Amino acid sequence: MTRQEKRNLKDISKLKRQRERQKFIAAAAGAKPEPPPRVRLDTRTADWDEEDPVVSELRRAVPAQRPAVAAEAIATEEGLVTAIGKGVCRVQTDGATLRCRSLPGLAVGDRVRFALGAVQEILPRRTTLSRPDPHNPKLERVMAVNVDVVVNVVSVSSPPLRPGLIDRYLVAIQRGGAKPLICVNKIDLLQDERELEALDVYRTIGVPVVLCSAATGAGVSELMDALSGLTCVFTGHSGVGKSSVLNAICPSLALATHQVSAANNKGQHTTRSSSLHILANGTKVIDTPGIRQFGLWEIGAEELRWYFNEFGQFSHGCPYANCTHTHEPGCEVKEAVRRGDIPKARFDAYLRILQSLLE
Ligand SMILES: Nc1nc2c(ncn2[C@@H]2O[C@H](COP(=O)(O)OP(=O)(O)O)[C@@H](O)[C@H]2O)c(=O)[nH]1
Ligand SMILES: [Mg+2]
Ligand SMILES: [Zn+2]
Repeated sequence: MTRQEKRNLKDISKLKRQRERQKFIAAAAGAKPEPPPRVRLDTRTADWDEEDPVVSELRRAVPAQRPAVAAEAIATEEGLVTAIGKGVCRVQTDGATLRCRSLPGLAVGDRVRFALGAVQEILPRRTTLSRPDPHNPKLERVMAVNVDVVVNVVSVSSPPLRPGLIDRYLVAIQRGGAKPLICVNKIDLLQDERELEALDVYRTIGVPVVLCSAATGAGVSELMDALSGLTCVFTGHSGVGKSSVLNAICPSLALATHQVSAANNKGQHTTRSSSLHILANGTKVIDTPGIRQFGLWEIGAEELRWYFNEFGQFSHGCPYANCTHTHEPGCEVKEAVRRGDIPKARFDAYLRILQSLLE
């Protein structure tokens, strides 16, 4: 073999090696598995807690994967979502209670279409009750949907009455389309009737106020009558007795309740997830975790005034269509407050919330 031939051979084997390497790289690139599709199972918009026994039970019982079946081949059924956990939910149909994989954004009270152990579609909602997540104000927390009445449970003492919280609830309820009802619990602890005077203003503007005691049973039948046949969500500060009132209405619910902390007079969060229960008379009740603060979801300062219904008839007389009822001369709302046609407490509540939205 000549030197030239040797050199050629060397070049060929070099070329071969290069080709081999390229092939290997191409094959390696081709064989690289596709990154798995991102599965979003974000139900953080609903109120649930991983440690809640209902939620952990739901998780255990759900199939790991959706079966691969063509969408048009799936026969769906309709049901009502009664509890939610991470990626899973409990669905009630006419005859059965099932556990299903959920969809992002699902809330207790949702009507859904489901098939093969998975929710396929959330049906349009009539009403919603939302608030911003206390730890991430950009995230919506949907407390309940499709309710007729939001029962804002308050207690006269232990924990004390907080009218500011009621005012914020009323705004959120108005925005979400349900009707409000104020349930004043623990009236057995009432020392003086005058403690209830702060609630008169709500009766004046047409919000039903029902006094009751889960401990003695006083007023419980009146509350049941007011809610008969409706879908209602019980909300309010922790420890006011939401779960206790629901147990008084229907003892078989046996919802967990908790002591109010002696140290700070605040309730503890015993109820960790929202859950819907259907009572014998057809009334549907939703118990919710207690809250310590109540933010307003997606309500701007400029639209706040529309959620104070009692301003409505007077605001038509304001000289400016976009009157904020604060500094404008000739404002008919402020005039109505001066005359006593709009309760001063309500106007003050408006100014307080407006200020908080502008901060
Ligand atoms: N004195 C009195 N205590 C009550 C009444 N209702 C509830 N409680 C107590 O208040 C505490 C908190 O009740 P709970 O139902 O867990 O409140 P929730 O956090 O709003 O669900 C418990 O210790 C209950 O026993 C009532 O009508 N009167
Ligand atoms: Mg509770
Ligand atoms: Zn005005």
